[in-house]
Amino acid sequence: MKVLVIGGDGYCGWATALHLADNGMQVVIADNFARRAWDGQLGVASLTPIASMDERLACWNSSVEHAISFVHLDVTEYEPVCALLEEMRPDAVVHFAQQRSAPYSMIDRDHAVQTLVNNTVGNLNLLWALREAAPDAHLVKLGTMGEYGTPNIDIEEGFIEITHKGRTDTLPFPKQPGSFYHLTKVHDSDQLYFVCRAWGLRATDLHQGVVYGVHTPQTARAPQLINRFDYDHVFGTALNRFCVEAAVGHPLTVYGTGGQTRSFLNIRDTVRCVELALRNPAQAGQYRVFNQFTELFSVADLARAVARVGETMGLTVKVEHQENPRFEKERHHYETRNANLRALGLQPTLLEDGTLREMIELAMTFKDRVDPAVIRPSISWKPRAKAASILSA
Ligand code: NAD
Ligand code: USQ
Repeated sequence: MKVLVIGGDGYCGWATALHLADNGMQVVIADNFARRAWDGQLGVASLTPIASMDERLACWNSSVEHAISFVHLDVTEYEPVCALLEEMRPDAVVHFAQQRSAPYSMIDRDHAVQTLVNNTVGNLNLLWALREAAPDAHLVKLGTMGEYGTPNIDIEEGFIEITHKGRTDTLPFPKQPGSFYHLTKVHDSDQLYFVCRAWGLRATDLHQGVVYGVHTPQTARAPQLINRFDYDHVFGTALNRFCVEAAVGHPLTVYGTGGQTRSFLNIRDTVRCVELALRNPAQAGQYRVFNQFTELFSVADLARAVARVGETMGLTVKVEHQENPRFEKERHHYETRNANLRALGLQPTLLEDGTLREMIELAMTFKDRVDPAVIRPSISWKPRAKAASILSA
């Protein structure tokens, strides 16, 4: 299978590209290194020292049967996307190439617009290019569980059957995204659903939960292959941040009560889920949604687990509840299905103490690279006056 992995220099994309190549697929990575540039502009960096793409691929291609090639590509530029699809004629395209931080999209108007343009125009270009150059290719697109928000009913996989005034239909599940970033994902999903119906394209929209962990069997093979691991307040996600905070003696930054429940999965399962979607493609004209997560946790539960494991490692770990900079419910119903990937054979990697220990140990190994100044949040979802009081507290 010939697979184009767009956004293959990033956290999920790099690990996925190696996994797919290791499992016999012919992989081409495309990326414009936007993420490395955004890190530079914000003064943040991966905890792990990530090699350049040249170094990454020189290392990978020197030792394996299934070499990966690379194309510098910005998905917001239409002609190059079209040209690449025409030249490559992939069987499938995996689209990771987006600005994926909710806080980044809430910094100010410019960052909200940048996120919207990058994500929405990039997705739209890819759909038009598929129509023109590779209409049979299966698109696997990374969406997010955060598209649904936290409704007071169980969350289904993409669609819900509704009976209204005596008539019944199966309709897209209602969306209540919690940031301008999450809003872009909702628009992408609408675009995908529309083009599958109108043009007969085939697409799988992976509504992924929060990813944690760093190593996959492939990225752990050599230092040049190591994956990125974000801990800063803009790109770092909850559990990864808590492990780094525990390792450096920073209080665990639980926003509000920590009663917010989210869906989570290990990066090792991200790569396997994408493979499962690719090996079981959507039919022509089919738009399907897979909720891609393995477990649900509240933020407070995660902080408690990290504190408990950290203490068994001799660390003193304090959990600090700080005023929540986000607009989100801290007490809510959260029940959601993930039957589709399980039906295709996903065996979940559950969060165990050993995983937390491995993540905290990794953070201790790279402790000297941690900049404590980028841990505390400085971006607020709140109206201007309220935001100022939260951030100065
Ligand atoms: P990341 O920032 O590590 O990687 C994204 C990659 O896309 C980067 O290498 C970046 O340079 C590239 N990119 C961005 N805009 C581009 C453009 N216009 N043209 C070409 N390349 C571009 O992010 P990630 O954590 O790997 O996330 C990948 C995808 O998975 C995103 O779509 C994200 O929304 C989704 N996702 C991530 C998580 C998570 O917890 N990390 C959870 C759910 C969904
Ligand atoms: N949180 C804390 N403390 C922290 C960081 C986060 O309490 O130090 C809380 C947040 O308030 C939120 C929850 O943890 O309630 C999750 O936040 P997060 O930063 O880990 O994740 P989020 O902003 O939702 O975004 C991440 C990825 C995004 C992906 C999303 C999946 O950055 O790309 O789409 O997870 S989901 O959450 O399912 O939408």
